Amino acid sequence: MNKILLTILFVLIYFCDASDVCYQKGGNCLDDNKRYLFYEVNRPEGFNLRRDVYLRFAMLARKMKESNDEKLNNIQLVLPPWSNLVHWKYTDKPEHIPWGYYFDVDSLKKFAPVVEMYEFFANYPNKYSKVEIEEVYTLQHFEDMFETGNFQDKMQLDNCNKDYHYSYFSYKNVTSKNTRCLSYHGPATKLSEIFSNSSAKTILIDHAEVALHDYFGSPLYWQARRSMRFNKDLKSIADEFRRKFLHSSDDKDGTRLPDDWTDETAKRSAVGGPYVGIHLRRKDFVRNRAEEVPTLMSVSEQVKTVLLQLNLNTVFVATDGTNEEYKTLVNLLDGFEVLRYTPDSNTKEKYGDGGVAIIDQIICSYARYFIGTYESTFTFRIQEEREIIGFKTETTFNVFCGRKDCPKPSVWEIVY
Ligand code: GFB
Repeated sequence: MNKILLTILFVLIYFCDASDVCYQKGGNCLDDNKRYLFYEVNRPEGFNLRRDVYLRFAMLARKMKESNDEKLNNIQLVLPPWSNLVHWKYTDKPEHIPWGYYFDVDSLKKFAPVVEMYEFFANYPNKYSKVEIEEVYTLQHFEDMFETGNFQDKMQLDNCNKDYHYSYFSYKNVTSKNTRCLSYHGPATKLSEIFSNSSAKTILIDHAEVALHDYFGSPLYWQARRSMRFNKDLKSIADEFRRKFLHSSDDKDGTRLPDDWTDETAKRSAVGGPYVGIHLRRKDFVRNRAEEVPTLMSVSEQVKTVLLQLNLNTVFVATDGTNEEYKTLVNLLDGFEVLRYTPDSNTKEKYGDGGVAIIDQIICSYARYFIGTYESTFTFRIQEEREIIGFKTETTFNVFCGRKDCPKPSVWEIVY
């Protein structure tokens, strides 16, 4: 009899709606002192634009945390898992990849009060618990902004310009009954006004990419950026590849950084490993940006010129191109050593496409000279990394000449 009662009790607890359990606890599952800021990015956006959107929200969360206002300074920024990115295959991976797979979350925490989504879920009884976000604001651009030329910071609740989806982070159990569209122009830090005017504990900003940087290129921006250290395991895999195949190590190449990013200081003395790193963005860039994307023949000629100038023999290739494209480039660079990183099955299975992309980025970041792809955010993040490591700008801000012209990349120098 007792056994039957116990089983019924377990089944009840297991399937019980979280909100019921939470209501019994006084209305909410969440710690009374904390408020949570969630953000979501337009679905087609790639990994490296998303990294930039994070910086905007990290600065918002930090500003709120530093405020004297008690409605703001208990904020927790919830890191949106890397779910269903259009460029990645998720065959071997769970659908929701936590930030810790790619970044050193302790480092992030030294800049802004962040928590992983799974840490937030730990407030709830089980993984099926219903999580109702109290207020959702979907950002959209003011429709008439370009016609009127009025670019003043402003926000206004509005009709939605189009139909937006209402499932968040690809979780079926994360919902909201209170979703509104907010026409918005201004920096992400302005969104703190929403928290000032509301008492909701959970607020989600959807289409977060609409909010801009306010401190782009400032010391604060660079602090946030420097706090985005990669997962240590990915860094070791990249270091191992550099050591084994590229004769490159931090001590030899003058590229060692302090263990803690807050101890970093300004320097321009990095030499880099004895290879040229290139980021060759292909796929949709070849189709949609024909004028800016060079032919492989032209790429090989541009790389040869730099190798000869620097008296180097080795080139590391990071690319999303096909195997055929890579083989063509290897043939065109006959006489030089051409290498790329290919993950072993463990690394591929554990870290997926995102991990491989980061390893490629790290290896390019430590090269003596880097050439990237014009207007690729993948290239931008490598350039920033090299600014942090302390290379001379002329070894970093180079992009391949296109078919029609040679675009000049913007130079964003690090400041401390
Ligand atoms: O990071 P990402 O958005 O930069 O590139 P762009 C998208 C994905 O392509 C990355 C893969 O997350 C990687 O999975 N990828 C690109 C690479 N280059 C490499 C590489 O060298 N090595 C490896 N391993 N992977 C944006 C797109 O791409 O460009 C947008 O996200 C749009 O959808 C826009 O197409 C024009 O800024 O280059």
